[in-house]
Amino acid sequence: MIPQPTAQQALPDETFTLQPDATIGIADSSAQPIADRFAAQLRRSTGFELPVQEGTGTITLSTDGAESLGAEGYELRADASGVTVTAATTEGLFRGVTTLRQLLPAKAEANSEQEGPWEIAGTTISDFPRYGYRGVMLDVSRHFFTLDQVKHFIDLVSLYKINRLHLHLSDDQGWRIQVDSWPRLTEYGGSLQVGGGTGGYYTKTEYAELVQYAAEHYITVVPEIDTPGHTNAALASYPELNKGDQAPELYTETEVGFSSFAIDKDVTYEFLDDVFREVAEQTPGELLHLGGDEAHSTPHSEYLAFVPQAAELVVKHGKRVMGWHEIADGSLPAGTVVQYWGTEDPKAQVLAQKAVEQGATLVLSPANRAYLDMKYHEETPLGLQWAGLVSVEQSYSWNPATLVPNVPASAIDGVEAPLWTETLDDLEKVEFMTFPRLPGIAELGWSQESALDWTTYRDRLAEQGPRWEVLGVNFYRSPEIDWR
Ligand code: TNX
Repeated sequence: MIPQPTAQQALPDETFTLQPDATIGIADSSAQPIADRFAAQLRRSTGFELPVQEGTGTITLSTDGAESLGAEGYELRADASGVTVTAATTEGLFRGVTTLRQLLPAKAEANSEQEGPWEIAGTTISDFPRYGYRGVMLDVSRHFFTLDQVKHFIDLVSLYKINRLHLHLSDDQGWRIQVDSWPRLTEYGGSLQVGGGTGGYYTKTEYAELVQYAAEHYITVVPEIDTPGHTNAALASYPELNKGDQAPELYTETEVGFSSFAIDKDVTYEFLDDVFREVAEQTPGELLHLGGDEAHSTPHSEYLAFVPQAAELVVKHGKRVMGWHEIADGSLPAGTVVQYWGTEDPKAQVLAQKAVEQGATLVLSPANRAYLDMKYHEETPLGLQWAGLVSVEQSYSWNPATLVPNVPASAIDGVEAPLWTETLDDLEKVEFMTFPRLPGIAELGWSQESALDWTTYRDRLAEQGPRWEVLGVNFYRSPEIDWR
């Protein structure tokens, strides 16, 4: 199982077997959507009827208990008489059901009827996460991914208890979210992507559907509007946002660090006020990410003047600021979350420390560990290697609590695995870079420190292979793992 639960005990003489007459019981109606989705999948693979009913069932899902395990915690028991999953919230119940899915045979994930038996070895589990933020980022700017593609990505990552989806919605190569007050952002700024092909964007209706779909998987979307660099798509759409009022061409290559908003123009802040307002209106989560990375074309003094003004606009629209670690060089509003993407570079570490000294918290995305776009090895046909090669072992073998020296454990909100898509133009390529590394980052975010061990993780990861085969996931069969 991945992530490894906090506490699990085998019940050696007990086996649960799902029979054709099984039922799914819900203790109250709040569990209905979770039960319905779970039952729908099991009906496809088992061919059983699996009615969802109030009260107890062969499998009972309850939101009445396990209070001591927190909002995402749950208890699970499987024995010869049935299965119960109990949590204090629907969120905890959902996490418990992802565990139950992993306890069932891999073919339970199939979309056509399979042969049983549908057995689970007797077990009791008591589980809760180490960190509250366990994210994955998808860059939909360099290459655009449709609503259906993002939904499929959500399906896959939610199986590993990921609870944040950071969407990198704007960059030099494309603007991907509708903004009514600045329509050329998408009409023009969203028209292309890396390589010069047709881009795309989410309409407000589509974006709302995406946020809703994520929420049904207990994933909160963290939207990112990158500023003041990584802004060529916006600059190309509106000349007035440029120093000198001259709009550049659209950009479809992969250099970074060449674009910047005009820091000393009022229109820049009027623009950001509108954009952050409209994006915040579509964001049920607390965080709005303003980027702040690699602003190599913004003079540093101007950068330091810009960040607090942009941050204030995020706060004005009711959101907490999230930003890449460069933003910590200036002063940050209360409640800021700083995303650390450094490696062992002392300059980046100093910025992380500066963030914490100001009261900010950290989400850890060390590029040489957590970046899903880094090549696995020299011959990996996709991805980049500026942060080194990131094997499955390399991506798993680090401790979030001690990654950045001189930062207290209490300042760490969690981890995130970013997937930049300069070299990835379809979902198969996205899957190839994401799996099998993402489950390891998810485990670092969820499982207790004492459970983290590469040799046992390797064996558990091998068991995910058959599951991905059933799900049709194009995962990288790394030779580091003895796949089943
Ligand atoms: C750096 S790391 C970037 C992105 C690139 C990525 C490629 C960071 C915050 N910015 O603009 O896509 O490297 O790995």
